[in-house]
Amino acid sequence: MSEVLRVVDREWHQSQEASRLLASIEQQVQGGGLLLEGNFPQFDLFGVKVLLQGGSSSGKSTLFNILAAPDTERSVAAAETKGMQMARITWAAKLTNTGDVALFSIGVWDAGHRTWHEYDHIKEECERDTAVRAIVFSLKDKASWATAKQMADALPADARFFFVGTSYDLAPEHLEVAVDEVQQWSDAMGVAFCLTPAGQRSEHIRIRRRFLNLVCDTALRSE
Ligand SMILES: Nc1nc2c(ncn2[C@@H]2O[C@H](COP(=O)(O)OP(=O)(O)OP(=O)(O)O)[C@@H](O)[C@H]2O)c(=O)[nH]1
Ligand SMILES: [Mg+2]
Repeated sequence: MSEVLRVVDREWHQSQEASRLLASIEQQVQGGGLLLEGNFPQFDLFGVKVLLQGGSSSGKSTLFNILAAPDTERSVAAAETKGMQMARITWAAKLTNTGDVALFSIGVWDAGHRTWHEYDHIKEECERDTAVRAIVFSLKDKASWATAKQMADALPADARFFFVGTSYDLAPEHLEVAVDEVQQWSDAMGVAFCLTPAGQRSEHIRIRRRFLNLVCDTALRSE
């Protein structure tokens, strides 16, 4: 797992301060309520829209579900996303450059790959005001890694993005993409990546934490 965080303190979430604050945020937003600036006036609040991009069956919706509802048991049967879905997640992170804790209202957007190509209006809606893209590929599918790299190449020079390699829970003989190759490509591009073992339920909380920290880090880092 590459966790090259430049702005976000990756240890902070292990602390009692973090657990207490996240629990108190959760209480405030229970029942679909939104986190408002006035709820926690002592913290800066950043709004970040993150778009999950990637080829068919790369694992976008599986990741989306872990982010939106980490405690929910779900079937792993493949189901193409017909259309799009979005979720709002509130998160907190400690910023290493200032030492301050900041709050984040993160909108996560996920569209089925086929939908993305078939319907321009959905693509436009997903892309509007996107701050960060998470380019998702499956480690068990070489073609999805090729698609991910093409997507990255096609982005404007100032786009903020990182890679997510899914199916990290599978045994090495089932993987078609070498982690070393992803590492080398990411190093050369100066782009972060994370690997998600989504097939392992016990890892879901960690996957969520790493992903959300990477979103905050990518949104705030100065190039
Ligand atoms: N073992 C394992 N399976 C995964 C993982 N991520 C996704 N899958 C499986 O891969 C299949 C496709 O995943 P989806 O999340 O539906 O893929 P998608 O990117 O949303 O696909 P589209 O909606 O068609 O664009 C499903 O059967 C998932 O259960 C993972 O990390 N580990
Ligand atoms: Mg999907």
